[in-house]
Amino acid sequence: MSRIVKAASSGDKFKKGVASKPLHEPTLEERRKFLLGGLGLMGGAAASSLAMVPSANASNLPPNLPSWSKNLGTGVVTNPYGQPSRFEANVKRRTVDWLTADRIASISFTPLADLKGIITPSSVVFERYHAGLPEINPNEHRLMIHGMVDRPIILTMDDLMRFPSTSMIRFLECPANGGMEWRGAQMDRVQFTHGMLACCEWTGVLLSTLLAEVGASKKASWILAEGADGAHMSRSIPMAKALDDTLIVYAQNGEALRPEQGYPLRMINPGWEGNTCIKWLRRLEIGDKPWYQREETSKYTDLMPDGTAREFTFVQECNSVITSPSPEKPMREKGKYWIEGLAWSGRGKIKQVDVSFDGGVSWRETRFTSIVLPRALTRFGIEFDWDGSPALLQSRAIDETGYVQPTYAQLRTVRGTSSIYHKNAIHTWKVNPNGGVVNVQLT
Ligand SMILES: Nc1nc2c(c(=O)[nH]1)N[C@H]1C(S)=C(S)[C@@H](COP(=O)(O)O)O[C@H]1N2
Ligand SMILES: [Mo]
Repeated sequence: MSRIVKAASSGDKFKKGVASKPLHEPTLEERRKFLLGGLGLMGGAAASSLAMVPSANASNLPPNLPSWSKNLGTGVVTNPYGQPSRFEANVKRRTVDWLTADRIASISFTPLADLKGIITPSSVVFERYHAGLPEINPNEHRLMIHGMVDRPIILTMDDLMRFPSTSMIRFLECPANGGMEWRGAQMDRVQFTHGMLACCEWTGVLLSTLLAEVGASKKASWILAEGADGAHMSRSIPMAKALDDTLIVYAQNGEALRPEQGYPLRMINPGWEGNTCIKWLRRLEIGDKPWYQREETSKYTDLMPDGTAREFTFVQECNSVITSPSPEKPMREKGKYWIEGLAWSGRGKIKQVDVSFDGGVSWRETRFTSIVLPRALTRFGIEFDWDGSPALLQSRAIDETGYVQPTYAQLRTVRGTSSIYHKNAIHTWKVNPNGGVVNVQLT
């Protein structure tokens, strides 16, 4: 099967750059050397330990009746607000200590390997705070809309509930997702390589509805969104996005937003940098030019090989990752396995995901095991009959615009290695003969 399914479609500069470059095809010899001796590795994480099968109490196993079948359980509202089973305590947000000096300006990661379907449970959605998690009394929270408008307004949460409501399932991804690996593999879990990522059902009022309410000027072309946290985090959003699908969100997965996600109010710009999705939203200013805030100049720009920096790189391009196997979900003995993972694109729906077991020499098309929605996570899966030999697992997603997820070589040709954000290269898991899975990079 050919390695490149389709050239990247026209669009932004990055895609054109990729399309016009000759593609680096690793030769079979290169691959063979890698498999034999480790050539081609750009650095690897320490081998992960194989997950242990907990030793079972034989008296609870067939043909015996387990102990929990012999007496009554606890009553209703044992947990007035339900919690996962205590046997699932391992499924939790985690931090990487060296990434930030303290937890006030920090990030925690979504435990992708343990999740199923496409909805991220609110309790484990990754968190990103520039100035910590504020506690906001919704009765004292206001949304101010002003600037180039006919009728400036200050809205209470109750006021917002009176506007027509919209729900959409969309991913949320920090553009720094994977940004620690521009120069080589160094994270030892899929939680850390790709876990600045979540997908929720978001409910709220379309920003276009609020803009109509205040009578935004026809000359207005940008909107500043500002948070109520100590960082006063703010970003300039183009009017075209605001009129398209920007949602002013008060609910997440069927209940009020979680404090971590911006309670009581946040912005969601579907498919765009998580950074633009201002939490604890308190102010929208309508104007005719961007504000060039800190988070769109000093941060959240991309240093290119020629020394210039790209700015306002809003879209989260097509990406994918295999979540099982992964360092957290190693293989055991040889035999049949269900390989699964997630794909997403800020430009629309996922069209196809292929998986390679030999580091990109050959590809097999997977099937989708979830509903396929635009700008949402899409789950794919495929059967793999593992013969116990080392394997190099990769996934490659293609979105409905025809954009093909790039290799590291393609991405670095265009972007160099001085970036932090927007790293969406094809990821590789190396499966060792003992079934352990480690993070490696193939160029
Ligand atoms: N007010 C405010 N909004 C914010 C942030 C913040 O620190 N303050 N962090 C941003 C960043 S960088 C990201 S990636 C997303 C993360 O959203 P989450 O914490 O709900 O996952 O929120 C964005 N919105
Ligand atoms: Mo972010």
